[in-house]
Amino acid sequence: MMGQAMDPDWLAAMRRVRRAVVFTGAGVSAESGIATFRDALSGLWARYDPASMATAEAFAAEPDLVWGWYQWRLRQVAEAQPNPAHRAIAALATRVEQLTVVTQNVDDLHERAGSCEVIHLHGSLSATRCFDCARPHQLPNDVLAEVAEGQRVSPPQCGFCGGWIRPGVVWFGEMLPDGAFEQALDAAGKCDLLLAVGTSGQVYPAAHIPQHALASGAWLVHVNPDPIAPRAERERALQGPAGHWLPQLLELIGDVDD
Ligand code: BJW
Ligand code: ZN
Repeated sequence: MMGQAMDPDWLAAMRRVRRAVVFTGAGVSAESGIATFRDALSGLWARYDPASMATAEAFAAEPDLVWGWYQWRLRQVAEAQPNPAHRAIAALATRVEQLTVVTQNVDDLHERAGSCEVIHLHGSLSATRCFDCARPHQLPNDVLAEVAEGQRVSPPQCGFCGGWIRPGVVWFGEMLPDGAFEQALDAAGKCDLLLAVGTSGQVYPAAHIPQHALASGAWLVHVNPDPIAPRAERERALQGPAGHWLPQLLELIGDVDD
C-alpha cells in the first residue's frame, strides 16, 4: 500500500497514533515552487549565500540588499499555492486526537492549506517590525509589485523612531519567538508520532525537537528525497517528496477501528 516495504510493527503503530506532531522544513514547500533554504540561489541572487544574508549584521550593513531579497521571496510565497503535502497535513487533524504542526518555514502555506495554530519557530516573512524599536509595521498592499529578482529595495522606515523595517523572521544568533520552542518541545514530548518533513535538521534549537520526541518514546518518521539512515528502533525514513508520501500517510495514520 505504501509502495515501500514497511514492517508490520510500524504499520500497526501508525494506525494507533493518537497524538501527532508534524515538524516541517523548507522541503514541504518545495513542490509549491519555493526554493529550500540550502538550495543555491537562482538568477540574479546566485552570487549571494542565504546563510550570510539571514543575519541582523547583514541587514544592518546592507539593508536594501537584504530587504530586496525578503520582498522577492514574499512575492514568491504570495504567488505560490499549498501543495498536496500541506493539504494532507491539514487533513491529518481529523484523523488523530491531537495534531501539532511545528514549522521552521517563514511562509504561510500550512495556514492557507487549512492548518490552525501552526507554531512558527523561525517567525514569518510578513510579520514585519522595526529593526530598532521592534514595533509592528503593516506593509502597504502594493509593495510586492515593485520587487524583481536581484533588486535592491530600501526598507520602509518606522513611523515612531525612523528605524528600518525588517522581516519578521528569526535570523542566526536571534532568539526564537517567545514560548514557541517550549510549546513545540512540550508537544514533541507527549506525542506518539513525530513526522519530520523536508528538513535538513541542521539548525538549532529546532533540530532538537525530533530527537526529543524519539527520546520520549515516540516514533520518528522522516520524509525526505535525500536518504536518511534511521538510527533508533522507532525511527524510519520514507525517501521521496513530501507530496508523494504525506497523502499516503494520511490514509494510514489513525486508521484503527475502535
Ligand atoms: C524535500 C523536498 C520535497 C527538498 N519533499 N523534502 C547548537 C550547535 C551549533 C550551532 C547552534 C546551536 N544552537 C544554536 C546555534 C546557532 C544557530 C544554528 O543552528 N546554526 C547552525 C547553522 C549550526 N542557531 C541560531 O542562531 C538560532 N537561535 C538561537 O540559537 O538563539 C539562541 C542564541 C541567541 C544568541 C546567541 C546564542 C544563542 C536561530 C536560528 C534561526 C534560523 N533561521 C533561518 C532563516 C530564517 C529566515 C529566512 O528564511 O531567511 O531559518 S536559517 C534557515 O534554516 C531557515 C530554516 O527555517 C532553517 C532550517 O532549514 P530547513 O527548513 O531544514 O531547510 P533546508 O534548505 O536546510 O533543507 C531542506 C530539506 O528539504 C532538505 O533536506 C531537502 O532534501 C528536502 N527536500 N525537496 C520533502 N519535495
Ligand atoms: Zn521603530
